[in-house]
Amino acid sequence: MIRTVLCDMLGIEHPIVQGGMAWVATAELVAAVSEAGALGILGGGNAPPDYVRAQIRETKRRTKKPFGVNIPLFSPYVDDLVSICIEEGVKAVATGAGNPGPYIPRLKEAGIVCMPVVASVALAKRLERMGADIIVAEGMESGGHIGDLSTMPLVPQVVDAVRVPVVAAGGFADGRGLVAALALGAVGIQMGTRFVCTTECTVHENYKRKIVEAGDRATMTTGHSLGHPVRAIKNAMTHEFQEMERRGASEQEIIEFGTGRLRLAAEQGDVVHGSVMAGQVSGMINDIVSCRELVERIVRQAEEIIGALPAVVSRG
Ligand code: TUI
Repeated sequence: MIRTVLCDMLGIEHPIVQGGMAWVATAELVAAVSEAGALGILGGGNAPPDYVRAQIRETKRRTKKPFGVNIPLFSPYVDDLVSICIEEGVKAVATGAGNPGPYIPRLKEAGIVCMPVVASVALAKRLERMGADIIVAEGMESGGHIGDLSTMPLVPQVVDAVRVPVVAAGGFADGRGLVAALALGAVGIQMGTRFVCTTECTVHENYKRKIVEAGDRATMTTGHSLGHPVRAIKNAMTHEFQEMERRGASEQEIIEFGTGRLRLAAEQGDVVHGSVMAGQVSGMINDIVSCRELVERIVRQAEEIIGALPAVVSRG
């Protein structure tokens, strides 16, 4: 058993959170993660409010355990999604890709655990002041939209800057990572890419296969020219995107090119023209297992490592 304050705050058994990935983290995955004793988080993406409400209800039908909803701040429906999370009584709301400060009071009043994802110390401090309960510090090893710091320097700096518990994200896929995160002062880990490669994840099989087949250098980032870098597995789409940025294509042209690409890969399985967002851990993911097996495996490995550490450090 590895229990931290995160388990008490979220009502979960293991200090593991599943990243709320748009078009990927659907009710089936979220319920399976929560049933496994971790925290499942629905990916709100830019989906319409009715769809998100239906996903919340489907998750509730599948599990009585706590789960969360991720609201990306670029969604045109942020206000409605906040209302829906309150009406439906979800346990936690995670946010990404922006500053959720203005929404925190409403969520807190409703008793929802606020766990914004940040990529910098400055935003972590600001959100702690605004009432965030947990800070998720996400390094640029992650898939999807990223900041510019790596997990190793980001997490301890955020831990030192805030008093609220910190969850480490970006670069985690196994028990070694969980132990490392705890050593950095985090109270748990968030994993996205690793949970994509589970039997319960409803993403297209091509997407999962692309991750399983990926090597250590399989991902790249695009979108720097827009100020919104995104990490995805290299393919014809990412190379064309890079080429457009190199030749200085207009912002509008690039946005038009990129729109809808994640959904294309996740739902249609077009892993050539779609955006297969995934983290650098893709190279260490070699199988597709159930969420329960995955969570148990990670916890077991972390326990073994912690148990073996005294012997490791006493050799001399
Ligand atoms: O949000 C994420 N990752 C995401 S969102 C996403 S959906 C998407 N779909 C199509 C194209 C692009 C994205 C895919 N992946 N992670 C959390 C995260 N938040 N990472 C970095 C940040 C972040 C960055 C800047 C948070 C706050 C921030 O602050 C800016 C500000 O307003 O202060």
